[in-house]
Amino acid sequence: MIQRENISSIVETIVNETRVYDIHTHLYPVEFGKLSLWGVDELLTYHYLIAEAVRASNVAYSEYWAMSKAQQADFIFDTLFVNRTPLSEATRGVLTVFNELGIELPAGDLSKARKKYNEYKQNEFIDFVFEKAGLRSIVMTNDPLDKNESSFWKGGSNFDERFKTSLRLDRLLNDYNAARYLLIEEGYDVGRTLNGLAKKEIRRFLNEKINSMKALYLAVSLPPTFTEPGDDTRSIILEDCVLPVAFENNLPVAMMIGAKRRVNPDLDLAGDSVGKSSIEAVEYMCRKFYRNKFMVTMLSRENQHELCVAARKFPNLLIFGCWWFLNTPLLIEEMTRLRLELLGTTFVPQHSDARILDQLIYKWKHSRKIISKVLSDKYTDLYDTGWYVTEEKIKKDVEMLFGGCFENFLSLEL
Ligand code: FIX
Ligand code: ZN
Repeated sequence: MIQRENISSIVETIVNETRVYDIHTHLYPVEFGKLSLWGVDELLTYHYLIAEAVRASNVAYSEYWAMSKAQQADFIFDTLFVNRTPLSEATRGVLTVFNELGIELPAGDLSKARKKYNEYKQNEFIDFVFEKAGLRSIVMTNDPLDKNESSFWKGGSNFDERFKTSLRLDRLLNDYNAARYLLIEEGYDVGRTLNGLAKKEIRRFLNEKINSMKALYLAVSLPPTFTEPGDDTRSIILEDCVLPVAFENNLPVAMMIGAKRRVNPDLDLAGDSVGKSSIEAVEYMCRKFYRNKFMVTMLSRENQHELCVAARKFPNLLIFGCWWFLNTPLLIEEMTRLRLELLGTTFVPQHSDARILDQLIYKWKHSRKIISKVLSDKYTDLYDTGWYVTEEKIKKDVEMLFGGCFENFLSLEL
């Protein structure tokens, strides 16, 4: 039996030693060439940091974008780390990465960090990061209509097996007017109107891409205004093409709801924001399409409680991650407590959303610390009722949270 005072150290060890399946990232393996981002300049020019640095410095947008990548990195470092204290979660993340790499920074310049990175070849760095972050697999975000990516897929799908695929549908569902031309270019007969033939062709496109890319799930990010049932192009394609194909292939559809794009277009990716969304849309989808599987994350804090409640009602709904602006210690802790208290271990507490390989180190280190704290509190509460958990049980719970739930959901047949 584990003694009350030993619970937290045992939980911490188990949480730190359990390999995690990171179910949503924007990372690529080395075989994807320039799309596979890593290193000091990429790390410092992460869009979370661009927003913070522009805000803190008042630099003109055009001046920032005119700089080379290395200059932007230096500028962000000076603004947020040298001239100010790096208290935000995104700045702290950079320091965690440097610390884990053994880079000392107090001198206030990046040359030591750049020198240290030069010791690594990209392949070795990926292995190093997977070890440090305790990862077993990660899922990429793969939009088959993205020209930057499609050329890499033409060479086949032989790449680092730790990188899994998800089929991203943002262009298809959020910008069909543009997607239509891309589909036509690829040989799909989608014509001018979204008629029976066009829908059939979209389904053919989805089936072909699922097979060639070996997608684990289909995914889309949606605006706060997303409503279902609806009669717009998105709803039609979702209901008549995406859901039937997802069902036939037994794949979940991930809906990431609440991203308000380009609130400040001058900031590019860093200019996206958040809005409260309709839980009724999620409830409707899960109820009406009860033989489809949905993975859902919502971006606003205000949606989290009702999303947990929805998940209690629908076994075909798997909620996941503390997405983007929710990926801060305060909100990760709040959401993890809420989810454990309402759902037990039937959810995915976190994904990294990393865009730069190095970020896996900090995103998982920071989240593991919080998850282990929340779990320790919960096991201690159980202890006080006279229910004593064993190490095996704790391991099993953590394995469920760190990938088991996701894998079970993938194989679930409805
Ligand atoms: O839509 C998404 O997958 C978002 O996560 C991204 O678009 C966003 O820019 C991001 O990096 C958030 O962490
Ligand atoms: Zn993302």
